Amino acid sequence: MERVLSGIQPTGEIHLGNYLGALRHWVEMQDSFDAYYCVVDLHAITVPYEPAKLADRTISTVAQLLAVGLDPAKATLFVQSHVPAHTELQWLLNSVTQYGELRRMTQFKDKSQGQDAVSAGLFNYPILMAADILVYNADRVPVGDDQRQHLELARNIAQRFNQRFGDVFTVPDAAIPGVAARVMDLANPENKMSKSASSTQGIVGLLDPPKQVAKKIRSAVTDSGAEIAFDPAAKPGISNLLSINAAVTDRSVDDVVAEFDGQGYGHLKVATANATVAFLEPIQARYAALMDDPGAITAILSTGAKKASQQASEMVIRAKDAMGLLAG
Ligand code: ATP
Ligand code: LTN
Repeated sequence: MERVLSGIQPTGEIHLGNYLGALRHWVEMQDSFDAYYCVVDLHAITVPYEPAKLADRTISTVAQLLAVGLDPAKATLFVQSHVPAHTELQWLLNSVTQYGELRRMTQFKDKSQGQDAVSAGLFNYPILMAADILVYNADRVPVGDDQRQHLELARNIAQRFNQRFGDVFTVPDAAIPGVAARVMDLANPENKMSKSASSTQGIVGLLDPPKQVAKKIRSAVTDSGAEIAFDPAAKPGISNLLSINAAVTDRSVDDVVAEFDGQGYGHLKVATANATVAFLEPIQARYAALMDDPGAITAILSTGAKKASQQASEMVIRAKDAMGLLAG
């Protein structure tokens, strides 16, 4: 069975972009792959954050993953910092990654821009991500479009390691969806919807109250003109609403365009708002039930970390051996 791995940061409330670009595919893939999914808390500490909130955010993130349909009986769910092999492999991979490669990463450029104190962790972030993937020999990595460049780097690191030290790592393939790989901020459709955006006005959180969800979608910034057409470059606002509508109603974008053809933007907004509220309702109910029993969540994570650690520590031994380090 092929293996799949992916991660999400506990940096805030999960939003529609995360769900449509990544999580919905995590759920689909848990049926046909040997699936490993982690909450990447060590990535979340590379930018300023509130230590007192991180542990709770990690639990809440896991509850949201379960609420959208991840099943611990099918997928191994764990917290990145519970499996030390990730950081151990990262150190080894530091030596096969070039400074110039990291400097070219657009996420680093975006997240460091305008900050006076940029951590070395933010710079090294993509190497830890490569380690997350390679330490399980993952074949496929379901992510949104913004992670394309990081995945390419992980592939280059694996190939370089294999050339220099012998065949140790599987070279992973990105699995980037054809629809909604880049959900845009509703209030600012030039930017991607992001957990750490300065304003939440254009971000639909999975746990937002229904009224707020409807309001955010109804007030989405749309483009000039009046035609309903899917054209992300020329019509980013309308195309974003069409993608969201298609995803939450489980239809193709073409079907949605056909339904709203000839109607005004207002119509599409109201229909998308209603469909999204209906889609989120059962997720929110499951989340509330799961948060009533945080002990059950920590138990799932503890089982997940044990299984993940077994796999991952074997790979670290193989990598160290290939690199010529003295066996302990
Ligand atoms: P942050 O703003 O803190 O960087 P984020 O919202 O980008 O967070 P991540 O935890 O970094 O979220 O990403 C989790 C997954 O969601 C990744 O696979 C990422 O590619 C995907 N993703 C994030 N934002 C979007 C988006 N707007 N559209 C589609 N996929 C997205
Ligand atoms: N960088 C990713 C999160 C992430 C990840 C991973 C995704 C960390 N490790 C391993 C896939 C595989 C992001 O979404 N910002």
